[in-house]
Amino acid sequence: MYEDLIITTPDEHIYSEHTYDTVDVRNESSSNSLKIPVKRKTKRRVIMLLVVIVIVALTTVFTALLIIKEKMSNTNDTTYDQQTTSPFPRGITKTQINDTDKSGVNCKTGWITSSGLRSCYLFSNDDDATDWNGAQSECLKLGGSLTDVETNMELNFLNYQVLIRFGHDYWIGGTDNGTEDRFRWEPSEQPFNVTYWGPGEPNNLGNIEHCVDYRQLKWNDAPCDIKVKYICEIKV
Ligand SMILES: [Ca+2]
Ligand SMILES: [Ca+2]
Repeated sequence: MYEDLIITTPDEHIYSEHTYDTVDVRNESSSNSLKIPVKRKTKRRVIMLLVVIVIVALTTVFTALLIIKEKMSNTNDTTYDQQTTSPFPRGITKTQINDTDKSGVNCKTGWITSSGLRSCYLFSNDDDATDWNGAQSECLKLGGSLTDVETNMELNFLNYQVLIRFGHDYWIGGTDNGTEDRFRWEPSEQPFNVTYWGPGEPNNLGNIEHCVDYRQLKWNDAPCDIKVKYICEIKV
């Protein structure tokens, strides 16, 4: 218990870099007291320094985690222009959207449709992401083409199907390749009757956006060479 105590007498001097407290020790047989210096302040400073270091380290780590989380939440797997969307299309509620499997149309396995529609639709898988031309080729090989959107009923059906796959982009058959801002459906070359552009779209960002993707419930003109999933349509 005396390791931390250094006892001095009035005639002795101890040189140290530390500052010492003093403790009075009284001898019962004497009224004189002895001053005992203790390394108390040094210990206290070391402990306080360690506490400060730990607090700073924890604060730094916490701040870094917050920044990483923020960046991840703002990151999309595509790099072209971003748009804000609501869970449901403007003016459309879930109860107004047609469900599938209520049609007299018989679709091949994996293809879907809805009451009132005369087409079957295929939503590609994650592994099938490709550029717009590649997507059109795949749909043509399957006996259809990238979907066109000709009526509000078809739009509502596709909106619902994209909604339940929220977070994914899909190529559809619209393009203005060759004539800027004159969008048409390929391969029919029919102009758009129904549109569902997102806010500020189509904006032809960087003068390289000529193909239409269904982007989280809204349409966006995007660079034709980006790789996303796609929606094929077979008219029956
Ligand atoms: Ca169609
Ligand atoms: Ca765009």
